[in-house]
Amino acid sequence: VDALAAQRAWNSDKPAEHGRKGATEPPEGEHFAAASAAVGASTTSESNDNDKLGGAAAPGVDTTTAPLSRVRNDATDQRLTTNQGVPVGDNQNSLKSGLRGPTLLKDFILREKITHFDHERIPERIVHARGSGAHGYFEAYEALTDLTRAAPFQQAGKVTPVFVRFSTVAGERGSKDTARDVRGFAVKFYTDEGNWDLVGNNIPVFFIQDAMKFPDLVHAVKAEPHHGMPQAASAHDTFWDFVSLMPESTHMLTWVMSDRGIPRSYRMMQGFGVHTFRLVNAEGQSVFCKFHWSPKLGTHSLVWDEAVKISGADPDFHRRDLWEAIEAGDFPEWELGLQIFSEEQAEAFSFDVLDATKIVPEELVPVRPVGRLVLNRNPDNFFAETEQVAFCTAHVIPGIDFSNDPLLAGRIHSYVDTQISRLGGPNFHEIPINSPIAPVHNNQRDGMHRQAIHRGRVSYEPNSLGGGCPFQAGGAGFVSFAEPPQGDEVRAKPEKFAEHFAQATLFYESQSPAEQRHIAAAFRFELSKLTVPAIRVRVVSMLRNVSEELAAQVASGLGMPLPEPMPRAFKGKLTPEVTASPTLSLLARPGEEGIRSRKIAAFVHAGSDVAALATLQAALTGAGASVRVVGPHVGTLQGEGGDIDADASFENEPGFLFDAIAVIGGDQPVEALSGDGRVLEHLRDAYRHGKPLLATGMAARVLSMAGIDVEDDQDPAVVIAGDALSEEGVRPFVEAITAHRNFDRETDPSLV
Ligand code: HDD
Repeated sequence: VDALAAQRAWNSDKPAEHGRKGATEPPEGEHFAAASAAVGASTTSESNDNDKLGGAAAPGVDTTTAPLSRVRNDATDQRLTTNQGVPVGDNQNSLKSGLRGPTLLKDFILREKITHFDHERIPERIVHARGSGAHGYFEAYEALTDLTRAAPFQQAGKVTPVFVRFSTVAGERGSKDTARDVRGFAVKFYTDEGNWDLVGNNIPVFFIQDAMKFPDLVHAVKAEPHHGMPQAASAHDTFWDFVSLMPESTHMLTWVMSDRGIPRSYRMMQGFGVHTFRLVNAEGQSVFCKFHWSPKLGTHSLVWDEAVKISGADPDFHRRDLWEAIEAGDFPEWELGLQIFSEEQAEAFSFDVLDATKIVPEELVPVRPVGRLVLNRNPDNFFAETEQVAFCTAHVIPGIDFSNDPLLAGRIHSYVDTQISRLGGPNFHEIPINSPIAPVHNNQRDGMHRQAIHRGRVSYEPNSLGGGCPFQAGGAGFVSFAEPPQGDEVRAKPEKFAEHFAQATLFYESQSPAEQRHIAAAFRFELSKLTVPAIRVRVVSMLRNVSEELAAQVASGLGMPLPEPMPRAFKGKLTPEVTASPTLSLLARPGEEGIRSRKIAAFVHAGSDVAALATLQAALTGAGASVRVVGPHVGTLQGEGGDIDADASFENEPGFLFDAIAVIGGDQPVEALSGDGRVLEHLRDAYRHGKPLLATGMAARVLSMAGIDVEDDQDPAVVIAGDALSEEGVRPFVEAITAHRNFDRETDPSLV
């Protein structure tokens, strides 16, 4: 609790930034001491003599805020000006020749305003256009100097500022958050040895093995080019046509069709660096490494029907969730884990570690926790920060290096390249959110939108006129790992790349029964949207190589006979080291935080018991959840025992936006609730989506009227509390919310 309080205080300059005065100084919390020590040592540069970044942060100052402070613009108490700083007297009327006469060309104020407006938009990202970001920090648990010289891992407690952006892949910038899709998980570490971007996803594998196929994949999954549909959805012919002709995508497809494709929250999903990377220590020794982010809140997902409904009621569901959690001081946290293995170990594996369609099972190489990521500050401006942030897999620092993964090779080129058109030139590294904290000195010059004013006459090296500066850092600089040459130049793939199904089988078989049902249902849904039946046949033939059970379920769901299995490209024999990996199930990570930051609706109507509502609110908020009082309208309702203030209504916050619903009854039969069709519909939705329900007083009847079996002792997530709700009475509800969902009540199709 103390640590949390300290972090909240750390964020407390936020109101001041928005013009509200009187923010308190952050206290010296336990975390602070480590942070400021690291800052003093190196995190913010003292040698940054041109003050480009606002100078070194004072001890205890948020290092992620300080570098941006120079460019922050606060209009409090300021007069309106043009971009040239000329005060504007009238912002209502253009300059006219006579009251009813033509507007004059010389009205430079009007022209500047309109011209700037005309150019406000920039191209959206070619993929991952829809996203949300936040500032925070990474804190190392221990020094990893034996493994790597990478700056963030050099001391226990070392703090490195980060900016993180989460995203969907296929949809456009304004598309819905809850589409079935991969989620991007991109982390920019502002280290004292330069920026390191770990540009990952919430799924540890990828569709394709070679960057040569990336444009094809993206053309196939994006809206079809003739009519621009569908938006943010893979359920269409071109996507399934492509992937069914690319059996290497099978493994990734089982992940995307799983519940991982529809996370409950960005805060409740894992992240992965996907590729095998290298760590290199000060002696130049290297090990292979896979990066894993694990959320402290556990891994939780939506169900499909819920995701579809949410996308209508709140297309910003994940963006809002992240923003509100951080504003409320519920800072999301992930643990960074590393899988470390040697080249010799890798050679013995039954799969190729350079193949991005394969995982290294945790049972084969354990994940070692090495630090934590905390997101504790929302951006001030979405465009300046979240939209303009430029992640590039090429951004590595001394101690981190690439493997020869051919997918990664293409990425190393693509990200820098795409920013040049998206952000308008080669100087995108000078945009404040992209600007390193480490000082930047080189002989690159000019280009569109150059900010730095380079002094002196020297922009070449070697030079004597500039005293030889900036000088090469030699061994202290980035040294590429000396990888021996691999052989002839060929356009081909290593042998084990041809095995496409073993890990898809591992994934499917490691899921809980409910997760397996959801995978089959997702394939059924997506394939049912196709207009070309032959593509369905090809996908199901592919699935026969994953699991006969899965293939049979999908085929029967599509009313088609089972086709022959797809011929396998790999004819040899590879014996997988691991045949069951329980950690691949979302249930393996329930989280450590109970119901913290969960959203719960208390349904009320005239006549609802005020005391029961108060008990419920106290118990749930005491455990860190938030409660919205949802009624037939916002504002005052006459409850039993006093007034109730509803802050949401059945129409503006439908029940499916919540993790659980409590229906607050009273002494009297609750006709007002059971007679409201929306209430019954929201309760049915919640039940169908596996969510916990609680009914107090006479409200059990409302559940019955919605078709919910209130007598069912087998369902711990339907809690019927007595007339007088006690804290004890709320406990089973809290336990059910902690468990997230009760999928045992699920039937396909739903009976409720
Ligand atoms: Fe990519 C964006 C993740 C393969 C080319 N990618 C992008 C983002 C993420 C990923 C998270 C959004 C970053 C942000 O928030 O701004 N991409 C991945 C992962 C991959 C992957 C985990 C496979 C392991 N990507 C991949 C390949 C290529 C690209 C093979 C090209 C050869 N990706 C891009 C891009 C984007 C991008 C076109 C679009 C916008 C951007 O880079 O900044 O360059």
